[in-house]
Amino acid sequence: MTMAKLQILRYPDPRLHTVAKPVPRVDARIQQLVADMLESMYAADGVGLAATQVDVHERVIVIDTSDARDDPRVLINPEIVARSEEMTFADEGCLSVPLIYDKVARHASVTVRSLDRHGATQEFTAEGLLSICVQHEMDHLLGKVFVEYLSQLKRDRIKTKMLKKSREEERG
Ligand code: GNR
Ligand code: NI
Repeated sequence: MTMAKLQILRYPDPRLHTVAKPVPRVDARIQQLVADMLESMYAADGVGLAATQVDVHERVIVIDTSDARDDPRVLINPEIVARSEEMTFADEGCLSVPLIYDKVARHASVTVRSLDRHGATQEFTAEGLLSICVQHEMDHLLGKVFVEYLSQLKRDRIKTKMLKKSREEERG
């Protein structure tokens, strides 16, 4: 299978607010999408990527929070089946909002059920960065970017900064 690096949408692109549909079946088309998303996530040095970010509006997520970058997880049609009452408040970043980091409240642990890249059901309980990442990616599938948890003032500043950065990149 040939892998291709996909372009990642940048906030405030309105396509980032699209709600993804469930994957009807895990076939060769989805396996190709997964391979391309993994390639794109590793190339961008991200710990996760949601299909929404590459303008594909289906419920597919890839994650690798390992230090060695050798432990890819694929979550298709993910559902959170349990979440801790305890919350955690940590800095987040996003490949769709480059160079912006800010604190977001998340459940300290979540249990997520999904299909894997072969279409088999998998379930695991995540803590730490993996838990944060699962929640961050599942938000993307609902059309939500982490900056929407910040104040209106911060969000407006981030929007201005991102538009300026895009214009500068266009000029080169
Ligand atoms: O690479 C990423 N790092 C990160 C750090 C803290 C909390 C969440 C993340 S996810 C992000 C990749 C990304 O944008 N996924 O959607
Ligand atoms: Ni993100």
